[in-house]
Amino acid sequence: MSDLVLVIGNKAYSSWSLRPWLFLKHSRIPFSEVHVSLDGAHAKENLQRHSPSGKVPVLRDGALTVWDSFAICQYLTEKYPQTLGWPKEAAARATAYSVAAEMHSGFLNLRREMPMNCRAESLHVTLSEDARKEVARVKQIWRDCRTAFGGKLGSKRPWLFGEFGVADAFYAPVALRFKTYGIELDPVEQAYADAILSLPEIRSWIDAAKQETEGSDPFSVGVPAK
Ligand SMILES: N[C@@H](CCC(=O)N[C@@H](CS)C(=O)NCC(=O)O)C(=O)O
Repeated sequence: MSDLVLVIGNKAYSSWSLRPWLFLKHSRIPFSEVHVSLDGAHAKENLQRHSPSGKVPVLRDGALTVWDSFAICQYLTEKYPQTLGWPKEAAARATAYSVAAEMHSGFLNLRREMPMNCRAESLHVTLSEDARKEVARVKQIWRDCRTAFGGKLGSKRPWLFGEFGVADAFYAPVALRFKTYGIELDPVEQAYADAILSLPEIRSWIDAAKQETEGSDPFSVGVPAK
């Protein structure tokens, strides 16, 4: 039995939890899950018990605790080099670091105005100018990476850099948000989003999110699109 334990938040809402969870599942690395609800009177206290930062995700590997989605994925790529979490080729790898880091540190408007909600479908929000620029930037990243690296001649793989990697795990919650909020995509962007959305691991995350009973009304943000 693996010593790895991933502490995650509500599957409906916790986009940061989804990233290392997806990377672990897709890489077939055995681990167990501990769920901490992000809602309720004792949420903060429970989070603090599991996490030095008071936030999820957190990975426990025996006595070691690793927190923050980026650090967890980096730790996993080092511990399990067979996962090919980062591309082998230096320029592709540098670009993969850049786009994953850009997601990790940016897109605050997009994240605030289009929160991940795996239980909701067809929501409509009126995005601010800043959020619209961030949506356009995500789409540009997907197109650029697919053109320059992922979709190179001969590659049948749908991912940003060839093999599924950390960068794909970092953009997976955005593909879910684009679907939930009905963001229009061009064919290249849509093909990438569809590849993410049809992963069996993503289907199983969404199914589990729909079974969760705790949390707010799924339509508390945005309104169902007509
Ligand atoms: N930079 C962190 C962000 C983690 C984060 O904000 N997690 C949210 C859940 S998606 C959380 O724990 N929120 C609880 C809180 O802030 O009290 C990461 O990449 O893991």
